[in-house]
Amino acid sequence: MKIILMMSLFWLTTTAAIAEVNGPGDTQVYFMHLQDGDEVTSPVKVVFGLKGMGVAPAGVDPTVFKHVGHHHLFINSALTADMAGQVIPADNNHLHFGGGQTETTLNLKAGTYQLRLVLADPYHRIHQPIIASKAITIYVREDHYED
Ligand SMILES: [Cu+2]
Repeated sequence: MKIILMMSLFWLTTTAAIAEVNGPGDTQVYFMHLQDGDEVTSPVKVVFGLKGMGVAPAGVDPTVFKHVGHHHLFINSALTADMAGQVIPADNNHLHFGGGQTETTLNLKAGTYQLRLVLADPYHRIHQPIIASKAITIYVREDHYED
């Protein structure tokens, strides 16, 4: 429990400087149902909201499909200003939804998680300026009803 608390403090401090980054105009990416501080049970359904741009699969020609991107979910992973233009790694902390998906279901063990949505271009590069949601912290409880 102590470790979880220390980790969440670490994420809070490292991401405070970039709490909310929005793209040009009204472009916004956001969690549709989850809110900061929510207590949930696994599996956790996460629905991605996007305003001001379109969703397109990874790999489409960006000269043909303009103002599009695909969603990425950062889990316990910092987003810093110098990541603009960089390719998002693909690992357990950086989930890509290159098929153009707008929702997912996470199987999470009980604990504290920081989640953030980040849009990236068809080549998985973070937009400049960065288009990302606020980071939210969710608390996954044990689901005792399944025991
Ligand atoms: Cu990607």
